[in-house]
Amino acid sequence: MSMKPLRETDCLVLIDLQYDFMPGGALAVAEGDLLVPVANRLVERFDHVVVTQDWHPAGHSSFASQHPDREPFGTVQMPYGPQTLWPDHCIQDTAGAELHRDLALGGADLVLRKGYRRGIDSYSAFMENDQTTPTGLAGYLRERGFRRLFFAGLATDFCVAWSVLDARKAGFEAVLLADACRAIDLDGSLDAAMTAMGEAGAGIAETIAVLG
Ligand code: VGL
Ligand code: ZN
Repeated sequence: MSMKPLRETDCLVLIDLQYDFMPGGALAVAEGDLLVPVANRLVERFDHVVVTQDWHPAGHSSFASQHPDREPFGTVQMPYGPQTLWPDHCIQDTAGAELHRDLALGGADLVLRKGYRRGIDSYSAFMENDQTTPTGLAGYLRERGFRRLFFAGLATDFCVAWSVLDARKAGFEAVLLADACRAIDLDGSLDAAMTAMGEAGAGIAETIAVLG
């Protein structure tokens, strides 16, 4: 693939590179730690970087522990629709919620926390899982004049994919940096996410396309 020249209106969005999603974490994603050096190279390359942080209160409604007789990775019906249940993870002010310490995020413009309402999960950086409560990120990015967003991080099939899809709905160009993401892959969720992102008009690229 040919090199993508970057523009002033491009922004890198790094999703949830936190300890609980790293090997050994509460909701570990295989090889998640391999993304840290990749993310650092991307941060060096982009003039503008936004980072997200999954940030749940203890007892969050997406935790299986809050639903009697339910197991992690099952599904429960919430007022806003079906919700996958997760192990307790990324609890506010715990070590597991911290961004990986080897990330060189000094140049990041914004750290956006999400998932802080007890009763609503928020995979997407733009919209909570009820699909109606905005995080404010679209307004922030629009006001700053960004047009094209590049996505990397965890997990490809949940927080990254939902963010890419919402970016498209909000009118941004979106490019998934596929090798700079890793998936949870629950019941075909990775295939479904890749198809949905393609159908939504997102670009799928390798980091080499921007890093050269
Ligand atoms: C995520 C499940 C629950 C993610 C966050 O970052 O993909 N997945 N919370
Ligand atoms: Zn979460």
